[in-house]
Amino acid sequence: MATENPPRPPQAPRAKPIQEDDGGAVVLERKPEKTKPPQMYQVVLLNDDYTPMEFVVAVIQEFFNKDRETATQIMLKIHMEGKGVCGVFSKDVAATKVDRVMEAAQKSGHPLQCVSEPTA
Ligand code: TYC
Repeated sequence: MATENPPRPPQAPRAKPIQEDDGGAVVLERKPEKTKPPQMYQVVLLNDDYTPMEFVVAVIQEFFNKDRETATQIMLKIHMEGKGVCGVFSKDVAATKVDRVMEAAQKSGHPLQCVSEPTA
């Protein structure tokens, strides 16, 4: 009975051999590392029953640089659907936006909640 070799597991590609240049210097070749784009974060406002619509529109305009019409659309989406994305930022910028919005809400005595979450 013929014995067949079992299938071989896939092999890791071999490193390129060391090359010497004319001057005898050793040159190691390395594949360029692939850098992933940084994780981004969306800043989300949550609906509640007490924060005035006008305050939410003003917050979206001031902290997310939206015009009044866009800010109103975002506010209405939050009001209808429970939450809405106001912008997407690097981790630090998103955290600062959350802090600023929460600060403004507390100062005005509104229960508005703002959170950041990683984008997919
Ligand atoms: N639901 C609020 C109201 O009816 C309005 C509101 C919208 C509150 C968006 C929070 O993130 C919010 N006054």
